[in-house]
Amino acid sequence: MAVLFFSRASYSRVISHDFVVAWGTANPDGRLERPVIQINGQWPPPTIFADVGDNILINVVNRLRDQSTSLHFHGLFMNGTSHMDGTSHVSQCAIAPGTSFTYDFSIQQPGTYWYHSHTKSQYPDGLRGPIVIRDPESPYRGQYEEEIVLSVSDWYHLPSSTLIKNYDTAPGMMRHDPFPDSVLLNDTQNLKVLVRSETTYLVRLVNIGAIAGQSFWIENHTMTIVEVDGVYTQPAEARKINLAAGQRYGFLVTTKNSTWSNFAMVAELDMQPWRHQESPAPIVKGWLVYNESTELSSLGSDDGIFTFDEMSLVPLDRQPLLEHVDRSISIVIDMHRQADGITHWMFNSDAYQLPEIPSLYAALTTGQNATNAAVYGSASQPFILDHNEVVEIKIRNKHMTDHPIHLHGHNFQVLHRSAVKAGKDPVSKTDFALIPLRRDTLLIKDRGSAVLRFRADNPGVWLFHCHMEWHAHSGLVATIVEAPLQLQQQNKLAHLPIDTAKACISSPQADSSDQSMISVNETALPSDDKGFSWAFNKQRILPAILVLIPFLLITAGIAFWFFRRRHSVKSTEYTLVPITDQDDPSKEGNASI
Ligand SMILES: [Cu+2]
Repeated sequence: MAVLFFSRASYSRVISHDFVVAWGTANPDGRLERPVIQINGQWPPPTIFADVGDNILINVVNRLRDQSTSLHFHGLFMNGTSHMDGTSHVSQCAIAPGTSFTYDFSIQQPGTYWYHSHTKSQYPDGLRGPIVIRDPESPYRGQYEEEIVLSVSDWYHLPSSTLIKNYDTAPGMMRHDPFPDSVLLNDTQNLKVLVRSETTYLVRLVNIGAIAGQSFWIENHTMTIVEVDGVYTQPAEARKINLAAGQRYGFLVTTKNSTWSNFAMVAELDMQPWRHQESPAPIVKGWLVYNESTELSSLGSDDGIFTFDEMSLVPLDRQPLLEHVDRSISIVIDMHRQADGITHWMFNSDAYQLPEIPSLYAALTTGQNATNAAVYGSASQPFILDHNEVVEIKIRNKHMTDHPIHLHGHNFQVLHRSAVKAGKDPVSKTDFALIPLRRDTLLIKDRGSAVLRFRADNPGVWLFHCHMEWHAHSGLVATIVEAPLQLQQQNKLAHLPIDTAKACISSPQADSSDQSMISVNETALPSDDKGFSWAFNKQRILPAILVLIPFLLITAGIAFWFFRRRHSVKSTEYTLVPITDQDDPSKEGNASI
């Protein structure tokens, strides 16, 4: 349950949640009861609501018993709090079973976001949900009367651990993405949303799926897009929107002036990764219900409805193209068989591997060497950025699968995105949008490319990765180490909370790659922390020490400062001229200053 209270210092709200994460079961498509990861005994997990300027405190208690966990807040920049980004092995040690970790950060961005586990490939088991950041100063305030939050998601009947095992051991040179069993709308099917006639709604739509894109439309209704991935846009009318995994849209819908019918909302799975499969695209439908006593209409056809071209969106703030590129990075999305005998997705020539020491802690504890990519290990695919430089990423997809690419800690300008099969076609400046689309997740098309730019104004360690979870697992991930020296300075002013070190000295079993699922019967048992081993693990001691040393040094520094201050005050007392009656303001007749 959320607890709200007001900070005395700033009068901003603090939104506090306790999230107890544990196994349970659910049957969202009506076809199979399966283990899912619940929050506070509930599935679907709750939507997080906050206002711009609020502080969020989420205490995550891991009662999964067989798996570590973490929470990432997709799209939130985490300015000054890179250590709250929730990426295991990157910005923190994973939260081991039986332990807890408090996420504590402030929000300055309005819009539609989502949270999900960023530990191994855990979130498709259900640990994900929307985040809505309301904006008292929204430019669209007054243009809508109510708000509707909708999530779309693919859904598998097999647990992630089994899907991953099958994915890694499949024969042949090519990887085949597991085909989802169904599509969910608000984690259910046949959703009914009661609406009033002649009313404008702000709909916040987020794709919280594991891998699949979704096309979304509402029968006989037009959507007016006003937000993309947390960026206000100029109003743009659409009949059908495509959302890749991780993407969000905010749009206005005005209901009709009669209640003679109800209308279908439809999400259809994008078959691009399974284009050779003969089975039809799974869909899910829900309803805008104008009149509960009227029958739900049969599903209308989408014939002739064009999918909206996101590249035509113009940010409302009209931020111009970032000029004068300081650093240009070229990335190729590729796939190769590596020494482990497994075919991996990868950026350039190496598949990403999780570092033993979280990359953020490496950046914080290596002094001037933090600007040397070797510090992070080549397998973590590090790219080091200088503070405030303009960074251009040219990304090219060598293969036939579309990939939704997501950058943590930023959104980016999309200067250009090629059509499918554009290959190495040169892109010139004349192709660039002057007021580019800005978002944090972009679909790179089949054998296509894109040019992205952003300013490195957010010191931290951020992942850049494909948001198809099986591809990220396989290695389609890079590490952006942004302004590490400035990051070290930030950390001197506000050191890491002790939770970060505690997480690194927890149970070693937690990160076992063999995440065998517990049975349905076991999930029904009450969680109990007593059975866990609390043994130290060599791999976790080092990061803990690395985090603890600066913490202890700062604590010692503060203690020394207090000692010096006290000592200095004492000696000053002896050198003061004794207060005379004339100087003493407490004496009657003396003016106080
Ligand atoms: Cu991918």
